Amino acid sequence: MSANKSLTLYAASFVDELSKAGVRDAVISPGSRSTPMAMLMAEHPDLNIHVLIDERSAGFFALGMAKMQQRPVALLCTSGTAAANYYPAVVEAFYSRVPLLVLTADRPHELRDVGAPQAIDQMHLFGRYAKWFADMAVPEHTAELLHYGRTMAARAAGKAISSPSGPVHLNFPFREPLVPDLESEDLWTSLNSRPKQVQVTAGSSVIDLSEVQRLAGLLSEEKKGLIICGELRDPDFAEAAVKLSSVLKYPILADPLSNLRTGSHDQTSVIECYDAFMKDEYITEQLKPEVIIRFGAMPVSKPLFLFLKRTADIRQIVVDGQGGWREPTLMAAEMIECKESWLCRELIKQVKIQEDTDWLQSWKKVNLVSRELLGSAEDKGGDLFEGNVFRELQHALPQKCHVIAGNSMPIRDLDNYFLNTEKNIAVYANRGANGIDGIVSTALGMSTGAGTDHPTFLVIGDLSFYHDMNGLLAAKMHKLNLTIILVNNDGGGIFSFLPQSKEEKHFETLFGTPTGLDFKHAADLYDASYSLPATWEEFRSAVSDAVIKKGLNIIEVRTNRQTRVSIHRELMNRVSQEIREKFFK
Ligand code: TPP
Repeated sequence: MSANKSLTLYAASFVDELSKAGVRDAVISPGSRSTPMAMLMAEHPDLNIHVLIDERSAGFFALGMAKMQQRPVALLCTSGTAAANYYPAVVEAFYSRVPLLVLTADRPHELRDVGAPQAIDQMHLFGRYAKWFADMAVPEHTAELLHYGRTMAARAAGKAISSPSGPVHLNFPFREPLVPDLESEDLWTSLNSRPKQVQVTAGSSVIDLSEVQRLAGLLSEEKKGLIICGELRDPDFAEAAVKLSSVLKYPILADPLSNLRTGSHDQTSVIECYDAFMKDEYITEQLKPEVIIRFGAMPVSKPLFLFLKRTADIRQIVVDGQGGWREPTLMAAEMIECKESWLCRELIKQVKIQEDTDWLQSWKKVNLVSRELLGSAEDKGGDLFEGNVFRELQHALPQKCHVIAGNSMPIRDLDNYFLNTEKNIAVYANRGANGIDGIVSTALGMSTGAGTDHPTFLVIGDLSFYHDMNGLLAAKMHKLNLTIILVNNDGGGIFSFLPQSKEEKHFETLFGTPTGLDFKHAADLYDASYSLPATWEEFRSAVSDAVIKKGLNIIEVRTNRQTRVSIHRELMNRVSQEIREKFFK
């Protein structure tokens, strides 16, 4: 048997078992050492390949795909620094629990650490950010090694989705010749007729019913409770959480990434404006609960976080279906590993149904006042106010769509200004490590799975957009549909909210960092349609046009990072003044 027949069968077995394990997509960057895997992925009848040149963008593109599909996506590159460029996406995938299969090609062992070209130490390249690492065997054509290749594929895919989901890294040493033998007649027929080698079944955590009973007893005794929901991707959760709230009469504080603020479920007890009114400690004190049950990641809101941190006398129960420890307040009294929707449903069966209480009504009234004020923010000094981007966008969005918020101010503006709606809008962000990198690529990766009846929108700041402009190539090369709302305040607007902004001598150079770039040229370079609305009316019409237009649309909204701080702060002050006046005088 020739060397490349062995290579072909080994790589083909691996790729075939990946597909049988449920992997549908592979994101591939060009390179020589990865040739066998790339060609066999391209040949496989059930795998879609997406070729992207820049590995940093490719990593985030795969992350976006895997996040949307909630299944592992394969990522393939050659040896050397190509693999190192995956690092930020792997870190994000680790913290945001996204299943990624990172496959790096490598030199065989005899060419490692001897000055061979494009050879770096790829062992455990991603450190503890890879849930599992294996340095694969060099290909050989023996039955045992073919079984090994298949087993490793199934194991890697299973490992990536097992709790907590995340990235795994397999490193493949390949010897030359690297070109596989695609002419081999029996290759795909024999593979296709073959059943999958290993069925890997991921588990789901539940707790003992006696524990549910104990919790139900505890919650039934407290009239003043809160349900807090952070980012969570369980399709059954929204219904289960609102039902639990309706029996306990506890308000739900819903982070925008919890996806409780959007959709057809009952939203009457969903409180979305807490970030605004909890900035006022006096108001928060009046609304202080006795018990909190928290699901999902820690919400974005800083006032909420600070409140949870300073209130040791509230019993905080944190539920995480994937058994993590997402509890930075250090105040939790209980950490429970249990599938969130399951726990809600079991609790509903066991808790005492509460009468309608003043407690829930107070929260709703305070929220309503805030909602009205936040929805009425005005522009000032001839500039469009950044906070209004989400308000206007929300009105202009179609009934079904996906919205991705960039980090820095977009995610915070989403939290403040994206109010409850019955529209079916799925909301996403990269909140694992909160980087401003890779966001364009993440959104483009997500757009591939969105379907034509669910357009995808990304709201992103100018520095974050600049950071991943290379990512735009995916839209051009693969004819993807994405509308980018580019909020251009010429620099890092977030820093104007921080104490550093008072240090005028250094502020613009070190933090503001205006680039003065004219992004229309980027739109031209990547064949995007481009508009620069001067009013909200023009903005709304640009968004409506984008809903029907195919391809990449960039809608640039020029804003002013100096005035936005004062408009935002004045608005928050008005929220707290009005609530104090109306309810707590
Ligand atoms: N580098 C990475 C990869 N991630 C980060 N979070 C940072 C640096 C620090 N950082 C946080 S926000 C920010 C920077 C540099 C500025 C972002 O500016 P922009 O995207 O324009 O959004 P804006 O603040 O104007 O909303």
